[in-house]
Amino acid sequence: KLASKPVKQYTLVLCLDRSSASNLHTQPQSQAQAHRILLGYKKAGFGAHKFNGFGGKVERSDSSVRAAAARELHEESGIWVPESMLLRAGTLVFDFEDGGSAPPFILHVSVFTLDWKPEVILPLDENASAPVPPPFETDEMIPQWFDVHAIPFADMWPDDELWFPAMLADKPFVGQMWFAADQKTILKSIVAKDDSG
Ligand code: 6OG
Repeated sequence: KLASKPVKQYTLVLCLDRSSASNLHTQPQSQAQAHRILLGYKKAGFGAHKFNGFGGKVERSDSSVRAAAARELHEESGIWVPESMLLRAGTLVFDFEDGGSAPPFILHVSVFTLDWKPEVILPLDENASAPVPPPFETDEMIPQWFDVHAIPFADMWPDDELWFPAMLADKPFVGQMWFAADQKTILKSIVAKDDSG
């Protein structure tokens, strides 16, 4: 039986650091593989005590999904960049089995990457007065850089292991995951390339 549930739009932004001494002289940075990724440890709410990218629900007041992604990135990490710097990486759809505290709606998550360059962070007054430059701890997240070979998958949503390889290889992807009500078990998943864009 096909479920009919509302679909809610979400965003997720992963910051990738492609600059490194070894990459620098061999290839343009835009094509270099990321060697570090910025994740945030979520302090409370949905997905609490997990590492994840920065993101959240698209609000009616957001002018676009990309604008929502830029807003959430700023709210959760202090990073404020022109929204045009957010690159569309993929789309994920999460459907939870009924029961428990699992969301009674389908999450449609637009995933973006941001090529991390400290110089592009816009100087907001708010940031200028901050004790440290972004990324910094916010009410929701504690940002932390990880080597791409040491991503803490055991402390992340279990789907991440399925699509991070495509994202880190700059391959557009679409994925759908069906979670059990325990919000831990993936009952079924599909990850595919998306060359349509
Ligand atoms: P707020 O509750 O913070 O938005 N999100 C997921 N991310 C991953 N990697 N896997 C999942 O598997 C996820 N479900 C939701 C979307 C929630 C944030 O968490 C992401 C949003 O960025 C189920 O407003």
